Amino acid sequence: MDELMRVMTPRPRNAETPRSYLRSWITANKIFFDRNQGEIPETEIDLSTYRLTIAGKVNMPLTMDFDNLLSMPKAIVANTLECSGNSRSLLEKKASGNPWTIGGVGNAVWGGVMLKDLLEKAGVASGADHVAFEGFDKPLGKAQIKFIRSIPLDKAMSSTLLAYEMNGEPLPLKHGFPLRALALGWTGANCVKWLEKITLLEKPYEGFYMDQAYRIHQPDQDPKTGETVTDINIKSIITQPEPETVLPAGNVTILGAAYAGEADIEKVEVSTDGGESWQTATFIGPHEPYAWRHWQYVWQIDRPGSYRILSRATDSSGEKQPMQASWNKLGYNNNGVLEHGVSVQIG
Ligand SMILES: Nc1nc2c(c(=O)[nH]1)N[C@H]1C(S)=C(S)[C@@H](COP(=O)(O)O)O[C@H]1N2
Ligand SMILES: [Mo]
Repeated sequence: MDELMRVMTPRPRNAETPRSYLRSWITANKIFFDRNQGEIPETEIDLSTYRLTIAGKVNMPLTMDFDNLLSMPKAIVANTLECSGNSRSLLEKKASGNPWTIGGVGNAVWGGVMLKDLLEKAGVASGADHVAFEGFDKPLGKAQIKFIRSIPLDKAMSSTLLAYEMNGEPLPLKHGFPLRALALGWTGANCVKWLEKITLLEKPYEGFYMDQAYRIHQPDQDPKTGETVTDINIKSIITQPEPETVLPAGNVTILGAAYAGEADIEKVEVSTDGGESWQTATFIGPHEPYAWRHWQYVWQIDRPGSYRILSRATDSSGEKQPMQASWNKLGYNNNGVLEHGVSVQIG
């Protein structure tokens, strides 16, 4: 198979979407980024044997087969998914983890069942406060630690989808076939693939992927005391032009995307002089909750030279993308304006 993506590690497979493919509002399934802690199952599970269980602090534990899921009300939701570590390699100070540039993000239209509908079927018991998700992917490495993550009950009840479709197709094997969680607007780590078990708990699940990984912390800090990654932070990226290219003078079309998790992008500004002056970009394409907004700015430039292009997003509550990211040991949530600048040469 032709490799269209930028592969960082083949096993487990971690690969990012090239900048040019981020120019369409929908990211096609075949080039949607891959992030795996364990092994992608070798073959699709037989749907006639697939079961999803809901247990723990519920009034009536449930076991659903795939047809049961299909018979429930279907929800269709656009959602931009981003890995917490996306853009890590653009940080000035090195942080450990996969060296993502900007392609650990994608936007898809997902079809499935709202988790709320399932939890109401099972009945949330008193004391339940967190919801843990477990997939059937096999862990890699000698510690054999399963990728289990929990989210607060509020998020599970308000805006979490269990998706079995991606862009109108059955969920592809590498994206979690047959079912994955999507905590809408939250980073990928909250969106467990190959989902087979949901457990309601009194408190957050305790385990490596909750307590050690996905915590925002400093080198001298116990990871457990750091905040866990949740909502995607406000951010914009430039998808055109390609960095370090030489462009003819005249009209240069600058393209990009902006997203803010649960918040709504209201404005994007562009600077072509490294942040001295700013102009407002024009939005293009769909505007949907939880999904990125695409934008463009036509830059009229006649003077040859070196230029640094920046973009800056603002959400509907007035919150602005920071000029610089706040650094942490694992390089999570890099949304800095300066870190995402693109340098080009005119003429
Ligand atoms: N079961 C399982 N779910 C998982 C993971 C995993 O390793 N195993 N990785 C998570 C992380 S860190 C991210 S960013 C997203 C990536 O989803 P994608 O590969 O469909 O883009 O899946 C999440 N869900
Ligand atoms: Mo991730």
